Amino acid sequence: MAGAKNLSDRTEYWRLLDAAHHIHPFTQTDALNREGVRVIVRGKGIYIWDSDGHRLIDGMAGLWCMQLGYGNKELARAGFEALSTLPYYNHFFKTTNPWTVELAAKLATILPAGHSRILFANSGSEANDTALKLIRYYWNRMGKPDKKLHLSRALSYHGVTMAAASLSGITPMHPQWDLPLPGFVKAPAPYWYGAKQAGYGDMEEDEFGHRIARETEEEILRIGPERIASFSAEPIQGAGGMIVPPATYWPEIARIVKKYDILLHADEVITGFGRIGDWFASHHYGLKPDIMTMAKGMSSGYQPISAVSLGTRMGDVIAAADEELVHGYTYSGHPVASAVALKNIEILERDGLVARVKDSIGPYFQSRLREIFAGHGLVGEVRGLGLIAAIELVENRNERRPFPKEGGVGKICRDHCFRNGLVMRAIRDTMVLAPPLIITEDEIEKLLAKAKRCIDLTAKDLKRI
Ligand code: PXG
Repeated sequence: MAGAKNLSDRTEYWRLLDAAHHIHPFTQTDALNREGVRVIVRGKGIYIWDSDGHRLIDGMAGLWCMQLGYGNKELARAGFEALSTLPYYNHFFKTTNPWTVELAAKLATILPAGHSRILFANSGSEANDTALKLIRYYWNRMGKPDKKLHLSRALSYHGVTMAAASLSGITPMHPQWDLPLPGFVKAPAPYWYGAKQAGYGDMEEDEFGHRIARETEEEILRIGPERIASFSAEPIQGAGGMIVPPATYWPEIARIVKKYDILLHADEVITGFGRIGDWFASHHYGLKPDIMTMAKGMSSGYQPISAVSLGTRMGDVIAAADEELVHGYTYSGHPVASAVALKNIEILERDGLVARVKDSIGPYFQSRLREIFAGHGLVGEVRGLGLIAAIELVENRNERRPFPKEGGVGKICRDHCFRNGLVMRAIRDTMVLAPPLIITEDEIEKLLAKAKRCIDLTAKDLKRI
């Protein structure tokens, strides 16, 4: 490439190509190009390697998706077999393929009761987009075309298509694109740790759960329940700050949406496939969603694939419609992606990985995190469930006071992590971990030792030690 000083230096070469030709997601292109991108070249288990030979523990399982970790040969073989047999065919022409139907049937065995009908897509955003369309369609079929508004929550992340970004409550996702679209309304997030700063005073966690549910109901009444089609929510909020709701929150919300005949859409893109120690967080919270979306851990990230499952209420109406469903992607139910997802679910089942997260490795991870960071001057709270956790960094623990310049401290910590061989994501000043489900106790110790070291280094930078 013109401009490359030394083409035998592969890292430099890839950096130059990347800077010249590749626009990255959620990245300031110019700043990245000045800094130079890191080239990830391989992975094995919980580890990834960059092109300079540095090994990192992937504490984020890619982007919360590598349930089985890197280098799983069974998944690779399943993909290869489908790729060699039927690399592509669609479902539009009254056709299907063995992998996709077996995957749909398999999903029906692990999904909440009644979720026996599945549509496929290729990403979480597409699944959510599809879900919103199906919700509209359902109410149109039911003769209630005024039920059109989609209610979701502050700090929620549902993806980046026009509709999924509109549904998302992370407000910086909107202005560049003139979003949200009309028809999207928001309720508050059950973010208890931030309650004091948000002016709720010193409320107990359970009381706060009730309070947010009540505010949600008040918002529904203000808007008019007859206009609200759906309530979309991640059972545990991920990209918005890893928010685990108070125990009182979900039972109240479930009661409220039922009372006002609002469809419940559970976005389980992060929380599905064993991440929190159940197949889905809906099982954990006893939710009965009318519609569910899933992606990420569905194929352990080995192939792009997502799905929308319909409970009986919506499924029966949509399946019995006397007209064509005018929706579908070229790659809906792609045979290779389906084969990999099917094998992934079979392995999660065969190896008891979901139960392992619930009964042993999840509790071990959560208790070790709390032990290690108890009393740490920079750590306001450790929260999480199964194999997701957040470590909230704050300026003042007693007052739960965050740092004034949002995001700065999280970035310092994240950069220490990279330098010390750990991928730990920063959401504002909250550090997030979501390691692969195959992680061992010994590997957890290695990961947490690095996390502790990097948070100590951050504290040192802030002259707090
Ligand atoms: N719903 C949820 C709950 C998600 O977390 C999506 C939908 C969209 O999925 P796709 O496949 O379209 O990206 C997500 C994605 C982060 C991060 O930095 C999180 C996601 C995506 C990218 C970055 O935490 N979650």
